Amino acid sequence: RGTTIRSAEVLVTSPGRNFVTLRITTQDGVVGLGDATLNGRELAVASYLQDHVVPMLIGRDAHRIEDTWQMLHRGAYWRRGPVTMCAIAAVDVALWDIKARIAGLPLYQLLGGASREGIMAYGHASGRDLPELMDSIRAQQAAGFRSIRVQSSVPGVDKIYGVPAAPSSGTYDYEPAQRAPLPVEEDWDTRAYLRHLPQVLEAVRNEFGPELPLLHDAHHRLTPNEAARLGRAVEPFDLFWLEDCTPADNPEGLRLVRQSTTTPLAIGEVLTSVWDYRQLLSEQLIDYVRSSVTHAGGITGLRRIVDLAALHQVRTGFHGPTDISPVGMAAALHLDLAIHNLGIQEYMQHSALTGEVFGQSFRWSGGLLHPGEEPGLGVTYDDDAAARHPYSPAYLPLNRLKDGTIHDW
Ligand code: GCO
Ligand code: MG
Repeated sequence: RGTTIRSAEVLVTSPGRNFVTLRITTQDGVVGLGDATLNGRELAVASYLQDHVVPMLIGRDAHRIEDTWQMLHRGAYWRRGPVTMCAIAAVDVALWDIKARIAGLPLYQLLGGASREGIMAYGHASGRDLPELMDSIRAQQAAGFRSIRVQSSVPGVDKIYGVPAAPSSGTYDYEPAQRAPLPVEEDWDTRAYLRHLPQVLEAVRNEFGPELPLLHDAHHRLTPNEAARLGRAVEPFDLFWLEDCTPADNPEGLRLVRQSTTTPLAIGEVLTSVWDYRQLLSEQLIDYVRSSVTHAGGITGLRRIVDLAALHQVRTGFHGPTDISPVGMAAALHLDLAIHNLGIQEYMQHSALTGEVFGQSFRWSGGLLHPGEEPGLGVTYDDDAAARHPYSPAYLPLNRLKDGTIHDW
């Protein structure tokens, strides 16, 4: 049959940063792309796909998306986890791309059609001090963003994640991984952070007025009680959300945060399955789910989370840093446009170098994103450009307290 899978190729390239892509081709020559990028663990997913998944795909009907998802999820015996779910996601998205291309429709049409005109996106601002932060926010506004995440240096902490060592360029605020054979070490001081951050948010709110939606990411560094204190302290500054205030490994911990503050909570960029969200959603412990198509089992896997969230009046804010490839971002935008309970989409804008490999057809105007009207995802892959940028190791930093103890993040 024409829709039988003829080949599945695992493509690794590094135009500015490392990306893993799965390209599936049918007997008829229809091509689908899936994103398999797991920041700092890229080659583990490439091997999982190449060595264990690709052989199972050849000869299957590309139309059987749900059956393929279940085969890779239930059939593997070893369930969940970021490497597995990222590999499943790549297959799932590539098959949705193929199905939509065969139908001659943009993917969002197959997911129920558009629920809105465009997708509200937030950008990233950061600064080593207040003047630099204010400039960075203005640069993000000039780049079109109508909602902004605010990160700041903390006096007494030397190197802090998400705040570049030099002023940011405006559109490309920070790179979540650094090229080096081993992770770079950064430091952390919770008490200094808790003293400093409320002053920063107060200054930003005073400068930009009540309308501008502001977000902040605590990167899992607080205990539930510290998170509760922070949520309370920043209530007057009306955050759109406080992200990853405490690790969700211990979902009961969120009960204390929830009882202590009405600051909206976003959680989940490291969660990969609807099972990870069961308690967080059924007890309404969070307001926004942060997973991505790329890390949570594709369109099929993430849609299960989105639908469970909707039952509990929880909305979405999918993870969208530069370590989600343009393929993964496109998949997110098609899903964002179709679902009812969209909250916001993170959008960190890929570099021009990344654009040499990945051709994109999304639109970005008036602070809103739209996936465009090309059939499928609307993303292309240039093999020649990819070959010019071979993989080289890059890692997220790790995080130590002053006495050398490894800290959560
Ligand atoms: C965010 C993040 C990122 C992640 C990174 C992990 O965008 O909210 O927290 O900076 O740390 O994408 O790979
Ligand atoms: Mg985050």
